[in-house]
Amino acid sequence: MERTLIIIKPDAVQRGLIGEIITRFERRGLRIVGMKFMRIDRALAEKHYAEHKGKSFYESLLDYITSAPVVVMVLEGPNAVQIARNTIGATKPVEAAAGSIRGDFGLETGRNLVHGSDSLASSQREIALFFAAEELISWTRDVDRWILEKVE
Ligand code: DAT
Ligand code: MG
Repeated sequence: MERTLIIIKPDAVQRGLIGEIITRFERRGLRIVGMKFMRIDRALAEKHYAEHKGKSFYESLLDYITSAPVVVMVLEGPNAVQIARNTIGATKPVEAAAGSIRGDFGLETGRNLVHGSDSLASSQREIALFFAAEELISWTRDVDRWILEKVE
């Protein structure tokens, strides 16, 4: 089992797409183990996007992610990191497949609706930035045996 960090970004929240986006991850079969509605402050945004410091889009990225509330979630499942990335779609909406979140709702890279961790190492770092251990709930769903071959 892997866990991945998802952020429903300010544009998606402002556009009333929280439910739509959560539904897509739920339908995929990923299990929600943590979720909160919050405003990301500058310091947290800098930590989250540290790998992009110095790039041309870094300042506008920080402005965007701190511009309005977000929903932050931890999702769990086999290959959760890559599966969530596929459900989200390519970074640039122009390259995102139709049927993905960015491919269905996005036009511009700077308004691409959702964040998903890009590796297991990133997911562990990002989850620790946003959630305390006790905010993550380990549980099983009654339906899990119809989604997973082996329920843990
Ligand atoms: P992703 O969000 O798909 O993991 P990333 O980690 O490379 O993409 O970049 C983080 C965010 O920064 C991305 O969602 C949008 C923005 N961004 C990335 N590359 C960009 C670019 N070339 N121009 C403008 N914004 C960019
Ligand atoms: Mg990334």
